Amino acid sequence: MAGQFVESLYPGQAFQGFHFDEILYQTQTPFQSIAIYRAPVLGRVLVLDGIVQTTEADEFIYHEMLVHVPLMAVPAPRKVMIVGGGDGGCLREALKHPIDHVDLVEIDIKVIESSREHLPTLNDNGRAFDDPRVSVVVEDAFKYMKEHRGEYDAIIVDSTDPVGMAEALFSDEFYRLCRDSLSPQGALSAQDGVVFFQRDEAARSVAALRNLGLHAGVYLAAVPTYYGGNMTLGIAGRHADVLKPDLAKLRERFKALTGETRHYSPEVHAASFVLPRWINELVEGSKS
Ligand code: AG3
Repeated sequence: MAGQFVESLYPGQAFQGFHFDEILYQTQTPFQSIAIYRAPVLGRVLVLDGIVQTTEADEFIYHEMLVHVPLMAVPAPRKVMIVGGGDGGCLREALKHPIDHVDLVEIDIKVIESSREHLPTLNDNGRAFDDPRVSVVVEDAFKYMKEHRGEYDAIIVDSTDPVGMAEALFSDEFYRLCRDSLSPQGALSAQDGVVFFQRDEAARSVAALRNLGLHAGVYLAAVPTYYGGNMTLGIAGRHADVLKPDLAKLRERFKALTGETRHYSPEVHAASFVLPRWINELVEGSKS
């Protein structure tokens, strides 16, 4: 049945929305409500607790930038963890790298099951979940990381916004667990919200990561369905190099990728670290 979906995420803003032709899936799990719509412009749209998470039309921008930037910032990544990411979009991108292993730690099995069935373009018709290099762990990442000490070359935090359950994934304690699970050269990435409307999210997460002794900063990606301009993606590591993209190295490493990218390129990677002055001021507390 056709209808109209409206989201209300940013305080003070009325809504954003889209028309849909059909609701393909709808359920309530112990963790959240899940809905998948079919919309004329956006294609299939995944909505969790009333907030748009990803759409077939523009998911590649978000997933490529969240995954390739940390993985390309590390010399020879072998082991990767994805926190959340049950739709498989980050997994599909990570598997383009010559890595040995990915742990996908998602709390809600229904996100994985419904995405496998209704969002096949995100997970390569389920093949991303079934790849022999992948372990799908259905557990709270916070709990999992407390109990399993790992050493990861990249930790990719593909979370919902910091309201409700996902708030824990923005806490000092969670970032400490991530730090302790990073290899010496490793890099962490995390979505830090749309900076114009979610003004202090990036600053808070960068400050928390720096308090833990990590080099931390943000880079930018404009994802149309997270409306309001640039999204800030956080990046951190023990090594300052993760924040300083070296174009020659990136071009060399890029050759090792299998499959195509539609948004990411070494040049886009380097450019995404250039911050407009107002964003730099919000994140760093000073003008560049
Ligand atoms: N997680 C990012 C949700 C962003 C929500 N919207 C916003 N901040 N305007 C997406 C998960 C996709 N794998």
